[in-house]
Amino acid sequence: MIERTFVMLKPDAIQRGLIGAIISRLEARGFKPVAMKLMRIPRELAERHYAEHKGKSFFPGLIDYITSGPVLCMVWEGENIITVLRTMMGKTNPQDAAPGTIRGDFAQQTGRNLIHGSDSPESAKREIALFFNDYELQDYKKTIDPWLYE
Ligand code: IDP
Ligand code: MG
Repeated sequence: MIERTFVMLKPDAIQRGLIGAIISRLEARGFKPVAMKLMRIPRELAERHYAEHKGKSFFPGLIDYITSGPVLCMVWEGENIITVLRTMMGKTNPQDAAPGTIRGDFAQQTGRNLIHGSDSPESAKREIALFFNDYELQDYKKTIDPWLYE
């Protein structure tokens, strides 16, 4: 099934100059960009985005980290992308992330793990709505689509 997912390159990805390296993996896989914006997340929005983690020991550090500099917020589309992107990201702790995954190739610690991706269809819907307006989401065809999908 063709799905959409919310993807965020965290401040460490921007600071380390890894935007291109990470996005090129999604493009090469055949996924389609639907929305992108570079922004500094207001604290209140960060807390809503990560609401499920409120009360956990790492929550204050997580909010400090995610609001510490610009992030690249995106929506990407593709076949079963929610699950496939999580696989491409690798485990939350980069030390457990397999080589070949984004975290497994580029990161070392959980608190600096470069990328966020929605973990379920419900999360994707909620997170896309949190960061984007409808007019910012692009519906379009690519001529290559028949070479990606039979
Ligand atoms: P996920 O990003 O793989 O979905 P979650 O468990 O949802 O992982 O945690 C959200 C984010 O919170 C992680 O990506 C990471 O940035 C941060 N985080 C989670 N656990 C820890 C921790 O133990 N120490 C520091 N940061 C953490
Ligand atoms: Mg999560």
